[in-house]
Amino acid sequence: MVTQDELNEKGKAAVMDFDGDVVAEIAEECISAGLDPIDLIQNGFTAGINEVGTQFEQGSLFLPHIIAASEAMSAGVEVLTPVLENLSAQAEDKGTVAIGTIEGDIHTIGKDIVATMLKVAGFNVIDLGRDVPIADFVEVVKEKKPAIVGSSALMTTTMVLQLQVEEQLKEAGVRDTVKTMVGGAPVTQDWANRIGADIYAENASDAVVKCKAAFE
Ligand code: B12
Repeated sequence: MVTQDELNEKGKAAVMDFDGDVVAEIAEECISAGLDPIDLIQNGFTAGINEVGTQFEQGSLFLPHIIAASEAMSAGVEVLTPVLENLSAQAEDKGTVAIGTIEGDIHTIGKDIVATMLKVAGFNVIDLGRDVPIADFVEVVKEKKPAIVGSSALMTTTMVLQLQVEEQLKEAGVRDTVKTMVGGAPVTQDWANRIGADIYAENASDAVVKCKAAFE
């Protein structure tokens, strides 16, 4: 019987091989072996895509490789999503979180994982999608009154727009009605402090812990 660590290693390798069919098979294996899908996503698939990202930075891989790796990862996440949704149906209702990838930024994988994990934990998640105009973050706060509004930024060039979310929420007079949350690879606790965001989370599990704490 395969262990979680072995499966995670296989998942990481398959994403690094850009092999969506194998990634999907590993996801199936996770379900049939009764192993943890969240562990596989975080410590298997994500570890693989991060390694591809590092090799891209070093110049040994190129953009088509990143696209292929992210498609391979998505094939696995797709298989696991119904299982995760089942878990979320069993969780008690915890409140509403709106989340989106910020204007100018089309990176969705991390934001999607955070959204899924929040759903699994029982939050009602409004997913605004990617390349979300700042005005839409403000609009959703006014219209849907979530307790938390989160933005994801994967680039240093788009991260700066998280400050505009803070400012435009203030201008619209609704900053005090909501907690703001920021995340994404270049985002840090220091950045959150500098722009006045209420919550910074490093990864999806951390986001769940901090959102739960914010509701207590
Ligand atoms: C996959 C990827 C892509 C894919 C995205 C596919 C998709 N559907 O998302 C594609 C190929 C489309 C892509 C495109 C581009 N990319 Co790209 N991409 C990456 C890569 C390799 C991995 C990102 C990823 O998915 N990681 C895996 C996930 C699980 O991790 P994560 O996103 O960090 O999310 C976790 C945490 O950060 C956190 N989190 C994330 N969001 C949020 C939100 C909240 C609220 C919270 C609390 C937490 C949280 O939780 C998540 C789960 O644990 C990174 C490299 C890297 N090291 O980040 C480059 C990277 C981000 N890309 C980069 C670039 C430059 C680009 C392009 C401009 C390339 C180009 N020349 O066209 C375009 C961007 C176009 C645009 N306008 O956005 C650069 C950014 C550099 C910078 N300026 O900062 C990076 C860093 C690569 C590099 N070193 O050059 N990319």
